[in-house]
Formats: sequence, structure tokens, C-alpha cells
Amino acid sequence: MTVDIHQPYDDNNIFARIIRGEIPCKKVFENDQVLAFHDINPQAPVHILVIPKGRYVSWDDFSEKASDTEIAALTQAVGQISRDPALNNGYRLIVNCGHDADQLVPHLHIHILSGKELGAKLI
Ligand code: D5M
Repeated sequence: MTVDIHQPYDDNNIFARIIRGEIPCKKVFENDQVLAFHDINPQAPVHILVIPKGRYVSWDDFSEKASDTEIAALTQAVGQISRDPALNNGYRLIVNCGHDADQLVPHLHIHILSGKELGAKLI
């Protein structure tokens, strides 16, 4: 089911459970504010999801309610992860927000895609 950008935060969504350590993930980065892990259904040789640890349904929710510290932490984490030499040839960032963007998991996540020529198509 797709996400309604106005829905309340669901503490049992899959990424909330990953943050709490109830479900495993292939972690690539973690600090106090941010967690990043490999997508379970990769659309490119490198497909990483970067999420804030705070309770934000979507980009809409995050951009309205997150603190400057949280926004900076998420931005800096994406920057740090994407400076890995494996992404030297470039990468694509995608944020699906709400129903029309086919957002499926109701916890904000930034997709980092890389490792091949991605062409003009979006995932
Ligand atoms: O993308 C949601 C993404 O979340 C999709 O690419 C699969 C990924 N996903 C779903 N469950 C997991 C687990 N358990 N680990 C890693 N990745 C997962 P969206 O932008 O919401 O369409």
C-alpha cells in the first residue's frame, strides 16, 4: 500500500523496526541521527537507503518538522556515504514522497543508486 503523506507515524513500520534492531539490515553507516543500509530489492549495483532515526513519515513531514540538526545530519550522512570510491563515477538520489510517487515504506528514506550508467529512467 502506498503512503498517504498526511498519515500519522506508524511505530511498527519496517524501518522503525530496523532502527530498533528488531529486524536485521546490511548496515553501511550509523550515527546518533541517521542509519543507512542496503536496499533489500536493489535497482542498481549500489542501492543504499539513508534514513533519519527520528519519526518522520515522508520528506513532506521531515522538511516541515525536523530540526536543523536532523536536517544537517541527514544531508551530511548522504554526502559521506556517496563519497565512497565505489560511487566515484556518479550516483542518483531519489526520495519518493506519498501516493503519487509510489512511496511504500512510511518512514522517510533517501535512495542512493550507483554502480552503472543509470540512464534517464527513474526507479
Ligand atoms: O521504497 C521502499 C524501499 O524499501 C524499496 O526499494 C525496498 C526497500 N525495503 C523494504 N523492506 C526492506 C528491508 N527490510 N530492508 C531493506 N530494504 C527494504 P519506496 O521509496 O518506499 O518505494
